[in-house]
Amino acid sequence: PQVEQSESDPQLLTKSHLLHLCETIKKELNTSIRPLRDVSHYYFDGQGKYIRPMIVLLTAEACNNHTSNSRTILPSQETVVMVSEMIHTASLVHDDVIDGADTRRGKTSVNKMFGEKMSVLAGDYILSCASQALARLGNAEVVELLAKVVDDLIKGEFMQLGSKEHPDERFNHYLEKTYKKTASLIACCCKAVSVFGGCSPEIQEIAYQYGKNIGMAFQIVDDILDFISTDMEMGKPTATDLQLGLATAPVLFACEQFPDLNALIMRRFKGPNDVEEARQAVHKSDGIARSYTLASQYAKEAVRQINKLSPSPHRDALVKITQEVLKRRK
Ligand code: 2DE
Ligand code: MG
Ligand code: MG
Ligand code: MG
Ligand code: MG
Repeated sequence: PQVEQSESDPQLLTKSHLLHLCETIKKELNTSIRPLRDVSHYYFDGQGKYIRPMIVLLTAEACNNHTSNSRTILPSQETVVMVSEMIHTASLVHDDVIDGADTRRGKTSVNKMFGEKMSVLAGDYILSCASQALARLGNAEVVELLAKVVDDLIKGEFMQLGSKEHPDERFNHYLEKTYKKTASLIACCCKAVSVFGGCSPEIQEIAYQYGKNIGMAFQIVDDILDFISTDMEMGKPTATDLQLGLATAPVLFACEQFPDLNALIMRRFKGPNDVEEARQAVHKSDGIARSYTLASQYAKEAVRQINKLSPSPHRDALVKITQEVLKRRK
């Protein structure tokens, strides 16, 4: 039977749970060391998109519905939902230090507000609290799964620092980096909730593949928005990837049309006019359109995967989120 549209609205289905998420996380981060508490609480202000916890929560419910042993979310799954946002935020705190960002979600970035030293320690602290909460669940498989996510985040961010790949390997390098810095966290958290739901290996794989593919689509769109959105819309600096020396999908596609871009990519846009030249080339090329096509292919695969689960409002909501990820402007 057709599920009512409003019944499968991702925001409506997760609102009551996500409303308490920041408060729950702040409790987890509670410490008598006041400045540490203030810095680590800073990004848990309710202003995020909370796309990761939303996806992980809906995946848990879609999986539980499937196994029919339990229909409501389990405490262990709630912890994974929380941990997904904590690991993500810890990585953003460090990322803002690395990128020297001035703003995030429309406010002064943590590094500009509290300084780099405190921000590095706060990122470490958030990660440590997330690890403790996860370890308390006593499931070694899930602990290892999420430890691997942190490994991926570090290597993904490291890959951006300055490797010089051969032009033929550039696109694969970009895709691998995208998996590590964004898709791995979503994929593994989706898998973790299916593990806690007592799902079969087949269902676990569907959850993983769904998370991986929507994660890839999400980051490719983020890389597109860096070119076409504004600081105001995004609430964080845009047009920064080129300045940071990063060749993302739009530039890599543009380079196929304008091979002169090769030299700029090789020197990581360090020449006096490189950033502007590359930006204009991207807009003249079909780099943005082809990047959207690439993101839609991942989104389509995400939908194909999740539709293998039995029908439920939560499954339909996961399909809707995939479409929203492609359409998002911030
Ligand atoms: C966001 O990328 C960064 C994601 C991964 C960062 C990983 C780090 C390793 P962006 P925006 C720093 C350490 C991980 C820990 C502590 C868990 O494209 O555009 O720069 O939002 O994101 O700045
Ligand atoms: Mg950044
Ligand atoms: Mg970065
Ligand atoms: Mg970005
Ligand atoms: Mg960025």
